[in-house]
Amino acid sequence: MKSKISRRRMLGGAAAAGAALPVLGGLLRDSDGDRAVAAGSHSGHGAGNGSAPAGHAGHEGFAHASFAAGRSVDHRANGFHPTELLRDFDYGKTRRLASGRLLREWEIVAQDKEIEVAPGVKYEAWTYNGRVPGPTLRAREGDKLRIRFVNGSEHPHTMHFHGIHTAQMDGMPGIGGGQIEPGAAFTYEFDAEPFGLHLYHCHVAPLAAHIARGLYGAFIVDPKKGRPEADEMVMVMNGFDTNFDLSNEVYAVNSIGFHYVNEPIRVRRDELVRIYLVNALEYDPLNSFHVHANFFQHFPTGTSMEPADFTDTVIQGQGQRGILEMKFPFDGDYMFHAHVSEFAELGWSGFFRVGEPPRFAAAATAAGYCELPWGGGGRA
Ligand SMILES: [Cu+2]
Repeated sequence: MKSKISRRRMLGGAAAAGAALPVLGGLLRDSDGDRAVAAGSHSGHGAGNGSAPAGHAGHEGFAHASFAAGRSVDHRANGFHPTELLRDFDYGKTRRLASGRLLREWEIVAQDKEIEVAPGVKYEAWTYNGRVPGPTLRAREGDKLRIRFVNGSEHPHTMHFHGIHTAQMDGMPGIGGGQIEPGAAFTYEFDAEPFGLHLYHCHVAPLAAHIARGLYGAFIVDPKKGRPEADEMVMVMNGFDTNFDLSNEVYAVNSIGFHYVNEPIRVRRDELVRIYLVNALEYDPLNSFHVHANFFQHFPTGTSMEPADFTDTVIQGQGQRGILEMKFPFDGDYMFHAHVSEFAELGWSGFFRVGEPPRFAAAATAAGYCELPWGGGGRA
């Protein structure tokens, strides 16, 4: 989806109403006089447009209306589904070495692939194993890890892991295996340490561009003793610069804008929920996670078994991550979103659904924001 008007310029009010707008332009608030209005005006709030309810007119032609009409992205064409990806941990193929240590092996293939990040918004992604984020690689402290990386992309890439390892295995151009050319392969080998929540990503220049295209994933090293039993899930906060102007037009957790609004994450009341939260966002220095009506224990980088904080909002810089643990004491739909409001309105919003609350609570609640694309909701 290309546009000459950047999101930043729109937010700065440089774009005039009625100008050619990015498809998500309809999401922008007009309550602030400094901000551009996507099309028409919310003050109009007159006749309905057939798909959105009355009171939400003026958004025809925008992705907004698509959401309202109940459209979602084509998960099958994407080859991954954010609801499944959430609890999908890849432990690799394992075998016990003569030394008694466990060896975990993976094969990761870089592939260029178009993905749909919001209804009708396509993005020419570069992926690990055809998905964004790449597979969540998971090991236990002290395991021996072997990752065979095959570059099936048309561009050179690497796999740079966070963790402790030799320079040769660091996935840096010019060192060890260096950058892996299209059609070439390289095997990274190192030990799983330290325990905690890490990530891996491509480290070929221009770095921001290679990462922003989708070449990143979570890398979990469990402590030897493990962690308490919990409903575990991975949230990789990311964004997409769909017009390649070095700022993002779509924000999300696990790639698909508003996915967890359309399909709230189901959790059980009073059960421990553990979120592995990774910030893979480029072009914006800070991202954040906020949960409504609840608090969580926060373990920065997951490298200590003692929480550092009991809070409801955590801020992460680029590449930062943390483990969040919480229980939901009451049934209901509870929003979670970036507390960078601009990101929340461009896709980085979702809901936890605890128990069996009234059927369309998430969409109905969200519809309270007339600017948001699920205004027509009612399908969650
Ligand atoms: Cu790359």
